[in-house]
This record gives sequence, C-alpha cells and structure tokens, in this order.
Amino acid sequence: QAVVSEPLERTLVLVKPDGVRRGLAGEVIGRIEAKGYRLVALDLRTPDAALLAEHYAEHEGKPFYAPLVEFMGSGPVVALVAEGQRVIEGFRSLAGATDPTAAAPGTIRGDLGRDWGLAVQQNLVHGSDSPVSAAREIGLWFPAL
Ligand code: RTP
Ligand code: MG
Repeated sequence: QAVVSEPLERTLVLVKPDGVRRGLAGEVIGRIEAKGYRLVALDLRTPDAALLAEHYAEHEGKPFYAPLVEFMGSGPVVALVAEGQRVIEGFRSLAGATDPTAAAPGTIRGDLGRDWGLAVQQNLVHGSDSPVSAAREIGLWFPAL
C-alpha cells in the first residue's frame, strides 16, 4: 500500500541564558538528539537588541516584553535548528508548558526549571510554535540556511 510519508520539518530552538548559565545546554541538546531529531545548525552567541526585537515582535507592548528582551540579551544563548517529522510540535512537547512550575515532570521545563521569583520568564528554552514562526525565526537566527 502507498503510504504518504510526512515531510521533514525544521524548528528553531534556543537554550535561553538561564539554561546556558546553569550548564544545561548539553542536557537540552541530548534530549533533542535522544528523541531522534537531527541537528542542522548550532551556535552560541549573545543576541543583540535588534535580533531580539524581531524575534519577539509578537509580544511587543505586553508587560513582560521589555524584561524578557533584557533577560534574553543578558548572556549567551545556544541557538539551534533541529529537523525531523513534526519536530515543531515534538520539541514543544519536550519543552513542556511555558510556566516551569506547572510544566509536567519528564519535560525540559518540568524537570529542570522552576520559578525563581520571576514568574515564567526564565524557562530554559524556546521552540518555534508553528511552521510560519519556524521559517521566520530560522531566517532571523541562521540567515544562511
Ligand atoms: P517560547 O516562545 O520561549 O518557546 O515560550 P512559549 O511559546 O511557551 O511562551 P510565549 O507565550 O511565546 O512567551 C515567550 C516567553 O516570554 C516569557 N513570558 N513571560 N507573564 C510573563 O511574565 C511571561 N509570559 C511569557 C517566557 O520566557 C516565555 O517563554
Ligand atoms: Mg512562543
């Protein structure tokens, strides 16, 4: 029988400054690889304000926007592109809920994150939330891809 195979997708993942500071970049990358996704780009850098303004454009005007941009520029992040069938949904599932206190154990945020008195700001990772977001974010962080 002919079975239609699902297309490969790509997603942008960031290990946020809290994750890099705590030495958890390898743990996050390990979970992505252990799940069976393939790394297609990987970089450690401190993002500048212009990149973060574009990355978080959808949140401009929200009360958490300015502190979020300041936090995200406070140190190096690991940016990577992972590839696989349904990787956008799959990485969001690995990451867990936005609020690390509420995120389920077994997820990156649920196992490794908590509320440090900053609500949900420092939640270790970012993952693109749709194919449109993934294409936009990969273009911002890895224009050569
Ligand atoms: P992300 O974009 O980082 O993968 O996380 P997400 O989709 O689960 O969350 P989103 O709603 O896109 O929010 C982006 C990031 O902003 C910070 N945030 N702080 N109320 C708050 O203080 C608040 N809400 C969101 C978090 O760092 C969140 O991941
Ligand atoms: Mg988001």
